Amino acid sequence: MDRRKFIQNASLSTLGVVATASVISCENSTENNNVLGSVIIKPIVIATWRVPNATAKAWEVLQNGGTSLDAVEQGCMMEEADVKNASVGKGGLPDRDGNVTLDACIMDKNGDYGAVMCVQNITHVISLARKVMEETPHVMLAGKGAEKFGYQQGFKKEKLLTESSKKAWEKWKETSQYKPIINIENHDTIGMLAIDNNGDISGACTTSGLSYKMAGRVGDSPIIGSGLFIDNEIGGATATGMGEEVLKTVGSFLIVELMRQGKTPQKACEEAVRRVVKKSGNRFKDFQVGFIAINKQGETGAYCIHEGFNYNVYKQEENKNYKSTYFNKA
Ligand code: SD4
Repeated sequence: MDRRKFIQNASLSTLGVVATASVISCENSTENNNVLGSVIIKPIVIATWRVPNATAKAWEVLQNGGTSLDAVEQGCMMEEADVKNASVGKGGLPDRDGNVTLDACIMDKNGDYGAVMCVQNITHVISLARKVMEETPHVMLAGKGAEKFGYQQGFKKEKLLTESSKKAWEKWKETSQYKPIINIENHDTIGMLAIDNNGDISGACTTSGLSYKMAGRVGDSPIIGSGLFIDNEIGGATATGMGEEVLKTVGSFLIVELMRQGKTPQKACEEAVRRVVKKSGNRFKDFQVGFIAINKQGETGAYCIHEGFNYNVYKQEENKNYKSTYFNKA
């Protein structure tokens, strides 16, 4: 088994994380999801893809007594600020006109929700989504209106297109072929779910969407029930991959409802992926969709269509990356 293990105390301490926990990569392992008897696992953080710095940040917030809402916001901000992450925040790949447009949403323990979509020039759209939730009578703001609201709230105007994203876009323009590649162009949207010390669940999702999308395209990530859904009585779920397909099944809501009916997070994610696959006919071979979920007891689950999706879980002092199980064994 090619199981790599590495301690990243150095990078954790540069993040100001007071933790002796090791960041462990479990390339070929899947998670042992046993809830310890009837003990509820909390706090806990789970996030799509390999985002150890983001889950470490969220964990730090929770360890300091922060709420799950603060944890998921601050965790997601790590990826938004990371210019090496080409599908979130600054450094995100642009649409086909060369503009980076961001989508994000956040949902809290009360079922309150805020979202922004197609926003330019603001890095921390997850925080902007939270402002929509907390400071406006609305739940969604789009485009110029969202941007204007951001400046009114003190957000900085920033250039989001980095030199390397610009170069990638210029290369893409040579053929201008729009064909999202499984696990590559769809990679790194961060969806994060957390349970805090009070046992309350919140979630967040932030992305630059699919690279070279049409101008104005919005995916699943900022849409309640599709990219994210939280019900503090039951659990939460979030999605990554081809947003158009997640939207058609309202995947995150579906998972939470399946958990309400008694399914584990793992079984609920599997059912939602099967639903996406079934609806797509044969097209599922060409796109990736992955879900992660958590229930009130702190049990987690993950499932995707094609091999290659992974996710981070921070619980019981350990920050680990796991390989998701997948549908397409062909
Ligand atoms: C979207 N679901 O905009 C997002 C893309 C994504 O990793 O998840 N990328 O459709």
